[in-house]
Amino acid sequence: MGGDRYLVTAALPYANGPIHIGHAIGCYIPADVYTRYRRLRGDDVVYICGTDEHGTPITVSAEKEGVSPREIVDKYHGMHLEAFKAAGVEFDNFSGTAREIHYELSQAFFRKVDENGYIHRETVERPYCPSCGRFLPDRYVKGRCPDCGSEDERGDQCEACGKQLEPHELVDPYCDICRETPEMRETEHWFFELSELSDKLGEWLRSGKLSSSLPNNARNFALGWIKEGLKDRAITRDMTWGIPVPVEGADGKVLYVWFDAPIGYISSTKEWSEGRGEPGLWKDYWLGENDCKVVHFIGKDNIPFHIVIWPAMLMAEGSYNLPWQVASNEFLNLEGRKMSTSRGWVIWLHDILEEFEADAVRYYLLSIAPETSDSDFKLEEFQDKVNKELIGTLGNFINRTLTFIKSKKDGVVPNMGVLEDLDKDFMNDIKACSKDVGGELERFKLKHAQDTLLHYAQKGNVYFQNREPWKGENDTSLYLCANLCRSLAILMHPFLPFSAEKVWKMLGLEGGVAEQTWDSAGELRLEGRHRIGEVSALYSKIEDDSIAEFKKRYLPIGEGRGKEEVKEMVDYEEFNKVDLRVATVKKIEDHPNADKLVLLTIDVGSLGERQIVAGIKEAYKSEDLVGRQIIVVANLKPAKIRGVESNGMLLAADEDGNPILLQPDRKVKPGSRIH
Ligand code: B3M
Ligand code: ZN
Repeated sequence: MGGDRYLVTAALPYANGPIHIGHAIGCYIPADVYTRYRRLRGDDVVYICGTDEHGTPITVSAEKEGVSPREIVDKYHGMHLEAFKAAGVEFDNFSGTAREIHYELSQAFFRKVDENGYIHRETVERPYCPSCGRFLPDRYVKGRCPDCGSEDERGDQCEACGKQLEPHELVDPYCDICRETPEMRETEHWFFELSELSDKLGEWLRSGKLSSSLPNNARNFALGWIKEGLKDRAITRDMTWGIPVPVEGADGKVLYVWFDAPIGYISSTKEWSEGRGEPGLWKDYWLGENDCKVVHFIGKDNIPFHIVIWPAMLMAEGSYNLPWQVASNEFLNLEGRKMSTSRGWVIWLHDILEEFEADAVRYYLLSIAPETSDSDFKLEEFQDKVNKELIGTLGNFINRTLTFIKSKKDGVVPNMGVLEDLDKDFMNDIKACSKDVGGELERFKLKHAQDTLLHYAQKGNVYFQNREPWKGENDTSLYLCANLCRSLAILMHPFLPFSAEKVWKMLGLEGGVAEQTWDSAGELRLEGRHRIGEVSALYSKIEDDSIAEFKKRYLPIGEGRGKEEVKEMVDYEEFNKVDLRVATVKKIEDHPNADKLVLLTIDVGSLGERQIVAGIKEAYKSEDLVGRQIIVVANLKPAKIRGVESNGMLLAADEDGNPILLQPDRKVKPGSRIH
């Protein structure tokens, strides 16, 4: 094995918000693990990503934040890069789809598909908002899903059933900006003839050209969709932000974001090779007969595009390699509930990395990776698993062995002596570990692979315990344990890159752990008389306080109680303890540590002025708030919200997660009580 060529990609994240832990384990960390593993196997691997900078996700966010799409895109591109770096996710190139190189390639791609006869133009009816004066592409329009009936779904995809939608297919649509009912107006669009590619796609999916580890759900989903009948799809939109459609008569139209985004995998590879001063190098990965395996890591909601539409686009274009593997994870919940950015029920990758070690975060996320079904991130479980498994098992074995050699053997690994049965068995374990862990990785079972790694560390603990080297002459066991430490360091590298490097240094070995080979982890390369380096604790324990503090700082107060939960009955006296008052908003400022929160200075009449923290930034503009009257709970115990004290809470109706402020019917004296 080794010497094969791989092009690994992770879904291009929309540059309209930060990366959360669900995204991180959805594809970025898994692709990083896989890339690091393949490199240790001696394969030639390039790991490509970049921000997805077009489409209505970007323009809607820009409109809401009152800035240009370009500003939004630049801001989040930088944020993503930093968060990934802190997480140890190392791309070879992290591009962006609003770059020149990507425009050129996407337009050329479009033209080629057109020349090959897979594009036609057609006049169609699309929703148009008369009060906003524009067509409502994708996320500008909401309504009922025609398939599953879920309400308030967006015009591009139903979140409830996963169905791909087009804006005109929604039932009872409304404009998401002004809530007006749109009318249908004629407009011309360019269509990709997906229907023509049904047979070819079916053949490809059934052929041996895909990885044998292609998840069954992906293959079956695709075959099911083909059977249902693939429809031609509009690949242009009436918008200005995006890549101009490169044909006559297409003024005011841009390519649909999902048409240009996957082409970003290729343009980012091109950018990478230009950056290395070898402008033709990208071709080794994208052109030519199957000598490069293209591996896409994505989240579950991106499956339809990667297993059907993107391969069909590639077939229609005709020059590039098709995917070999589409690895996708299911969703990650948070403390038993779906993550929701609008409710603040989310943990951002940069926040958790601010408080905890990257390898601890990677370890826990990989240990609960939603590979076959949705899984749940729980902060207490994070603490528990890191303390018991990562530190208690893996860290313990390594630290115990190396500390012992340091203090009792002067830091020198003893020579191997006579092997007893117990030692022989253990030696065989060392020889088997790289194959075992590697086997799981070959099958894209990352979580199992990491579990297997831990299993070997545990074997080390048991062996050390049984051999009792502290009782006297037992040098062989120390020799073997030191060798397992070396093996583990190599096997750790894909999962836990920071601590793997630390172990390597502690062992006093030359070079970096990334320069080693996977197979060598199954050999006893550490010889007797080798002097180890400085030894220190690998990880720091997660204390109860840090978890409590983290929750307080980063999770919204009062959330975490399920919506459906039956509320407790309260008696009148208890209710009467709540002091509700009218207050007038005096000033509004951004929260220094949170994107969604604002600081309101309010006048509560006889109770004076005070500051409260509120999660209404996305729903209200500041100029609409100053001078306005709101209702607040005035006797709530002060609480720190993301590091800023809040002295009260405002009341708002919760309409599908959007806050709608309560206010008195007419202006009243601030401080007036509410009974
Ligand atoms: N930006 C969707 C997402 O972030 C989209 C992925 C594009 S991959 C070509 O969920
Ligand atoms: Zn409108």
